[in-house]
Amino acid sequence: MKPILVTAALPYANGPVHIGHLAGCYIPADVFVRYMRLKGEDVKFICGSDEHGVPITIKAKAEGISPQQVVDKYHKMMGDSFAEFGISFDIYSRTSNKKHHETASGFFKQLYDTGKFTEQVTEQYYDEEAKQFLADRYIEGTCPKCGNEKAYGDQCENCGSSLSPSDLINPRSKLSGSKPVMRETKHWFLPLNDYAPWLREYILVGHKNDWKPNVYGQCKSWLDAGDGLQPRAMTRDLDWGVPVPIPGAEGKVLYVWFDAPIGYISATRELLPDKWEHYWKNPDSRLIHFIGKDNIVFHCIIFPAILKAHGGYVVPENVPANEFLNLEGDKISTSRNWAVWLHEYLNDFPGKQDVLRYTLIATAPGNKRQRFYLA
Ligand code: B3M
Ligand code: ZN
Repeated sequence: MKPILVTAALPYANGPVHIGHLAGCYIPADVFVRYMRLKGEDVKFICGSDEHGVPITIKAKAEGISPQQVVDKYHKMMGDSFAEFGISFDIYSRTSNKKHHETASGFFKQLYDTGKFTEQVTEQYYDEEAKQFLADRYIEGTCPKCGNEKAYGDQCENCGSSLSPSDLINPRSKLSGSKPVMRETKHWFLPLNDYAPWLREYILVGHKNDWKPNVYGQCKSWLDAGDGLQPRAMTRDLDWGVPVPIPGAEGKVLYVWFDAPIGYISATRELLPDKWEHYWKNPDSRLIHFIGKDNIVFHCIIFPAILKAHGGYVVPENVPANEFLNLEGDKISTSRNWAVWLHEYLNDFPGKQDVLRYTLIATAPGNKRQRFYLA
């Protein structure tokens, strides 16, 4: 019997759980895991709170509390909501805990010690008023690919493109609203371009027929893009996150999209201290990531490249990414406070969890085959 690892995207601990989370990721994953358990499969269901990154520090600033207070508040709230709605994780962990810090920094150190990173001093956007470099969601601008005026410095949620701050048109600081200036800083880059041949074989040949069309299509467009894959910085000038475990990196942390997917591994280590390698380092294991469509590049391109660079780990067998659930025609969003929150639903409709589960399953975007990955 092949071990099966099912992960659901680690939600940012910057707000409560909403119906879009359930529809886009957690209910599809839960349906699949329950089906596998009924079939008697050896399946583990892994999730937890994503507690680093700029979404957390922006929320902390907005609420006038520390990032740790933000994640403590929402980690508990989200875990309780998932439990109330029967999302049957085997573990719901968190990336601010010691086990994750150990696992993520150990992963980074192994890549550093084996020469997988390039060390580069580059120009990054800097806010002279806030006296801070502007990583990821600290900078906003117009997406060069689709024209979305609220694209982030590392990705565009509208078209899913992975971006660098210098790609943005009319960039502005989310901290002070000012026009940022360029300033030099050192970071450690993973040369994704070096993994392009392997990624083409792994995805474009290996998963041409079993990955959902929306997922396969996005990966193909990145791998076929004229400028191809680019080296990507795996460290950031931030004070909240996993400290970079090498000399000369004081004041820098791991890029949240380097550390968060490794959260799947650290949570499994927490759940199965003596058996986690039977799932992660067993070539027969089946690794399946349930996500929303804005996380495709991170789960299909960047995380597999990180796993390949490290060596010895299975790579995803499938990444069933779902479309966004809209509310009155607009994408549901925690950061824009546009959602139906689960705790409010339960206040209004106590005991009616299964009604909502059924409704979100029955109305899920995509056709029947696309809707759930039931291999
Ligand atoms: N925290 C979800 C998001 O983009 C992100 C997923 C991490 S899964 C490793 O909101
Ligand atoms: Zn875009």
